[in-house]
Amino acid sequence: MSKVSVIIYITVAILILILISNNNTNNSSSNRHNRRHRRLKLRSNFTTTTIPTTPSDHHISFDPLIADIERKREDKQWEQAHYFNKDDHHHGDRDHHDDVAPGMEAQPEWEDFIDAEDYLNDEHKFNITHRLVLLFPRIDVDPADGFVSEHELTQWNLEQSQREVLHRTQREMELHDKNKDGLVSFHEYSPPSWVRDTDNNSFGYDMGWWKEEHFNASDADGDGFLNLTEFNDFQHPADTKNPRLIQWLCKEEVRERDTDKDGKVNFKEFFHGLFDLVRNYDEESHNSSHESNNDALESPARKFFAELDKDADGFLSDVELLPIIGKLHPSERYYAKQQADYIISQADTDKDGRLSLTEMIDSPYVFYSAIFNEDDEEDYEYHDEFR
Ligand SMILES: *[C@@H]1O[C@H](CO)[C@@H](O)[C@H](O)[C@H]1NC(C)=O
Ligand SMILES: *[C@@H]1O[C@H](CO)[C@@H](O)[C@H](O)[C@H]1NC(C)=O
Ligand SMILES: *[C@@H]1O[C@H](CO)[C@@H](O)[C@H](O)[C@H]1NC(C)=O
Ligand SMILES: *[C@@H]1O[C@H](CO)[C@@H](O)[C@H](O)[C@H]1NC(C)=O
Ligand SMILES: *[C@@H]1O[C@H](CO)[C@@H](O)[C@H](O)[C@H]1NC(C)=O
Ligand SMILES: *[C@@H]1O[C@H](CO)[C@@H](O)[C@H](O)[C@H]1NC(C)=O
Ligand SMILES: [Ca+2]
Ligand SMILES: [Ca+2]
Repeated sequence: MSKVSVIIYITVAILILILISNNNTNNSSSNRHNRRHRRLKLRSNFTTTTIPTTPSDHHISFDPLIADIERKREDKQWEQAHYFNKDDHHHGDRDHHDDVAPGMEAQPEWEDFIDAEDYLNDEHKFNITHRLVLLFPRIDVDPADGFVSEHELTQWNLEQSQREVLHRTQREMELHDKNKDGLVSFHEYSPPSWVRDTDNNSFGYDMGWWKEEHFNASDADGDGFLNLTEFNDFQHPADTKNPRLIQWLCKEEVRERDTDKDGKVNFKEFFHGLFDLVRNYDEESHNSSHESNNDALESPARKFFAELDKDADGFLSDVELLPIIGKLHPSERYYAKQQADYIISQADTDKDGRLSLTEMIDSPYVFYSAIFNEDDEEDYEYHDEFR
């Protein structure tokens, strides 16, 4: 008995020592960066269903290493949601159940990521300065002149987000590709349960996202199957280069806005909805001082409507929406640029419009905490796209 209690005492003493010494090192290093007390936090949430028009998350991980930790964490949640959830019989029984380690084997790995934040906030394990030194030359490439421009940072963000998007598509595809041939047929594709479980009139089904027309438009080579590229377009039509899919998106927009169901968008339908979206896009949504004075806006709206209404019949058709469809459904590049602008506005201390390595090192939390720390509420609020 006394042996045991001695061991317990020693253990507790050691733990206290460790705690004290950790606090000390944290305190001594906190003077170097004025905002050192902020903790890095991984995004804790992710959505199991991807709604193509309103992707719920446009935070882009600046650092691929963090994206990797987040991805692994997400994949675990994904597996649990789709393979361990006994309620989810929607996708039928698949041999896939055998591939994913059932229960026992998945658990220890999951434990690794519970402590991810401790890992990130331990300066000896995750050295932000060192990461920035390492990443800088990978961003400063066009040209490699010792400065990161807005263009370079946008490109970097875009690459990070595209990798993430493709990964999610791949995972989503696994769910649908029942015969594992790397292709999804319309037959194999079944809408997510939240779409099927809602009645036909509500958001989702009625919008046509999951319908055959959408599928066909995404099938660029028309072979009746979607490969990874086509399936990615299917899920993210705003980023596609496929003209048929863009055309479909325009048609869908008309269908969605056409409240009086005459097949076209009249001025009223345009003014209450579309015009605001275009305006927000053009203002880069940084100006939150939106005048709510409708009268002041009606005249510019009418002028703009007339410009779009090429055949001057008083209605906008799907073809006439083509010039603004990119503003109604902003692409990944748009969000990548928005984030680059935000980062530069925060970290460009000498205001020359570009970042030096020193500027980056001096504002580490713009690159890390601003994106990951959910307590950091103040200036990260430009996500106006949620309607
Ligand atoms: C994640 O999101 C869901 C719904 O979107 C919410 O109910 C849940 O509380 C969120 N979890 C966390 C940890 O934020
Ligand atoms: C972090 O990395 C920088 C640059 O590589 C180095 O000078 C510094 O000593 C490192 N800090 C710690 C705590 O390892
Ligand atoms: C929705 O409509 C389809 C036919 O268009 C029908 O087969 C299905 O049962 C309907 N679902 C609900 C929930 O009403
Ligand atoms: C989609 O394409 C298939 C042939 O590839 C065709 O049979 C089907 O009618 C098309 N559906 C729609 C809604 O266009
Ligand atoms: C998918 O098919 C398209 C043609 O429709 C092709 O351009 C693309 O490279 C293919 N993608 C993959 C991943 O095979
Ligand atoms: C925001 O609005 C002010 C005046 O209302 C204007 O001077 C400024 O240029 C606008 N900024 C952006 C980014 O549109
Ligand atoms: Ca450069
Ligand atoms: Ca600068």
